[in-house]
Amino acid sequence: MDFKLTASMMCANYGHLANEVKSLEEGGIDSFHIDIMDGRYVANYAMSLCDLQYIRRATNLPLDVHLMVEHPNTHIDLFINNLHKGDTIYIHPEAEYHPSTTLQEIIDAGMVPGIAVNPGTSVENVYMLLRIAKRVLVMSVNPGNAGQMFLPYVGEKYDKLLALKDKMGFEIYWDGACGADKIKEFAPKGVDGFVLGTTLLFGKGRPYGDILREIRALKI
Ligand code: S6P
Ligand code: MG
Repeated sequence: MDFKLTASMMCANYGHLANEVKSLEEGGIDSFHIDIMDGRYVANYAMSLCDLQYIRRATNLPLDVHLMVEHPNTHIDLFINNLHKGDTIYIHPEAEYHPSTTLQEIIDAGMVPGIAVNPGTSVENVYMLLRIAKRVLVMSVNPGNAGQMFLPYVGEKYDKLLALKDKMGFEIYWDGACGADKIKEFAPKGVDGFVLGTTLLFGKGRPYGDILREIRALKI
């Protein structure tokens, strides 16, 4: 079963950021998930452009940038200019007047266009954007913080998106409260990737490589 694992770097130890990136890379992580917040779209700040720039220089693995900011189009060049072709940028459609314009700019820059879908946002609400986006980040917690409880009503949304993904040509990523039970249930259904935070990867006092190996060895 092929699925991707990406590390939520807002959960990393910033006292040792260089080691964190290296240990995750050596441990077999597939990409780095970068949560950027503006204190307005969500009531938190998390990571900033400096963190993104540092991690972009520290690794050659892909970066998945999750923009939890109002009107991302206003600042999209800041992100595009600091990323590599093939990196992913997710925007929240509710945060933008014209999300299709912003997604097109991401495509034109050679990056993967993504949308992040909040727990309270329906598939119907973002249906047309599914024709443009290549990745859909399904929020299983409300955006803004790590370490929250899984919201069970989101399960139905995964099923709806799974039924559309091949026809409409997008991948599905899980973001929020991702435990081994969720990977076991949803990887076989076709969820392509999982964002790992405090639930499964960070703050466990165990080598990242051991945890990542255990996840990839799950019987699914
Ligand atoms: C939340 C953010 C996420 C979290 C991640 C944390 O706004 O988009 O990427 O950082 O989900 O994982 P966990 O396991 O602590 O919920
Ligand atoms: Mg995120």
